[in-house]
Amino acid sequence: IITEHSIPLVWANVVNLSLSLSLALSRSPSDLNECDSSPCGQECANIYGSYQCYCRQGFYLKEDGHTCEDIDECSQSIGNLCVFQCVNIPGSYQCACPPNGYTMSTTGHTCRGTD
Ligand SMILES: [Ca+2]
Repeated sequence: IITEHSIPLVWANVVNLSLSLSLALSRSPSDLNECDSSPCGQECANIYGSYQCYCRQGFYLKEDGHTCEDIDECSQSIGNLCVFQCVNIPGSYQCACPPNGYTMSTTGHTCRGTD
């Protein structure tokens, strides 16, 4: 039974509910950009409620989820692209040729005799 006193009480509750709801909603869009504090070794992507670190080409993300480590291409199959020698460098790798009588081909992977 709705008495004449219960009606304002119900409305007060509705107002209270909508107030707390709008407070919760006003908080959620202001997602904290964790990337502002540079938590990642290289690149950072702010995602809703969190962030994700990622690494530039030639690097991989370590188990800690933050540190980027150089990929040693020479210890992997990609290093086999070098016909003579593979030299690992940060973020990449280079092929090398025997020091005397050879030059690197334009592909950067094979050696050409210069005699
Ligand atoms: Ca490398």
